[in-house]
Order: sequence, then structure tokens, then C-alpha cells
Amino acid sequence: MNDKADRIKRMKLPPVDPALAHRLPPGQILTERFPILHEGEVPTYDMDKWTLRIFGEVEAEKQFSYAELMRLPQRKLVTDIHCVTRWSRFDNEFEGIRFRDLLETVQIKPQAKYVMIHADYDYDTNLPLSELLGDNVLLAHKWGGEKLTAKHGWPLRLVVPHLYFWKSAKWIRGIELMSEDRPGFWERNGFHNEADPFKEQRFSGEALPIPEDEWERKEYD
Ligand SMILES: Nc1nc2c(c(=O)[nH]1)N[C@H]1C(S)=C(S)[C@@H](COP(=O)(O)O)O[C@H]1N2
Ligand SMILES: [Mo]
Repeated sequence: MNDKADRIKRMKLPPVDPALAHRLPPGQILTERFPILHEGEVPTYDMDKWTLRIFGEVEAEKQFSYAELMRLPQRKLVTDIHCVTRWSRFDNEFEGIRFRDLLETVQIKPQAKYVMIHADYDYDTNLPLSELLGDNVLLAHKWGGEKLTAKHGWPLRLVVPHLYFWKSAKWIRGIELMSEDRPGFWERNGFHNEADPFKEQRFSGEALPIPEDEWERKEYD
């Protein structure tokens, strides 16, 4: 029956408050919970040994301890996030160091145009440097006023709210400045290189095999 088909369609994409609809990218569903998604294990650290390394196309490589990062200016941000597996969550409060502020502590070579974010375990994701310089790009250690949980990326995660959330690497350990672009983990595995949710830049090609567990939400916090 047509009635039933219509009902199912409505169930699949629940109605969105018209006042908020412009904030929800095409094909996304709003959630109030905070799903947890990643490959591999949640890392544990000895924070006395933990470092964040900035390297590649810089005049001098630099390494930060956690205490040194905490002494940089701390910013708060309230933003919407969008996962390629179709959930979006509005009004997340993150706190941390602005990516731009951190980069100002090193001297970048003029040929540096791209960045590879290196994260545990064996996760990486690539972005044009220009995408990381805005006010809203943070290296976050708090969410909703509390310390980030380990599963959501504590001690430090990237937050790039204007791109699909796989670019927002959890457990980040390295920032590599590059003169040429190079694909990261999901970008090598069929995901779109640019990842703008409002353009639905989900995949790079057609019918690429996506590992099953990416589509499953592991749990919520
Ligand atoms: N280190 C690492 N960061 C990662 C991932 C991962 O597998 N490893 N998954 C990404 C993906 S696909 C998503 S959707 C978000 C999920 O963040 P959340 O678990 O805090 O919701 O983390 C991103 N950051
Ligand atoms: Mo994801």
C-alpha cells in the first residue's frame, strides 16, 4: 500500500524542526546521544610520556607535552557535528586549543599546503591546511564542560566541525605538514577526500567496499 510506503519513508527520515532544518545536511538524521565510532582499541597512556609532535614542512620540528598544551590559550566552541554514517548532533560544547594557535608556535615552510593528522592506533586523516585555520577548528580535551571520555578521544582529539566527523581524529599524536596531498585511512578506503557534509561528499567512487563495523554504532556515551 502507498500509505505504508509513505509511513516508512517518514520513519526513515524523521521530521526536523523547520527552524533547525538548515543546520541538518542532506541525508542526515538528528540524534541527541553521542555515538562512539572508531577502528581498533581505545588507547591508554602514561601522560608523563605522552607527546604531540609537529613535523614535516616546518623549519624546526616541535614536540609538546600535555602540560605545555594546557598552558596555551583555551577556547570554548559550541558546534554541530555530522558523521558519514548519517547521524548528526547539534550544539556540542568542546573546549581545547585552537589548531591555528598551536600552529603559530612553529614556523611553517611556504610549500606546506596539506596536513596529515596522525592518531592512535594507526589512524590518519588528511586535510588541506586552509581547512584547519578557522576559528572553529580545535584540539579538544573537553566536551560538555567535562573531560572528554577516553572513548571520545581523551587526551586530545581534533574537531573539524564543518567536515564529516572521520576527519576529527581521536587520540591525536602528530601533525605532519606536507607540500603534496596524500590520502589518510578512510580516504584510502573509499571515503571522499574533501568530506563536506552539505555537499554530501561521502564516498570517492561507486560501490566501494566499506568495512561492516564502520556502519555499526558500537555504543553511546
Ligand atoms: N584515532 C581515531 N580517530 C577517529 C576514528 C578512528 O577510528 N580512530 N574514527 C573517526 C570516525 S569514522 C568518527 S565518526 C569519529 C567518531 O567520534 P566519536 O566516537 O567521538 O563520536 O571519530 C573519528 N576519529
Ligand atoms: Mo565515521
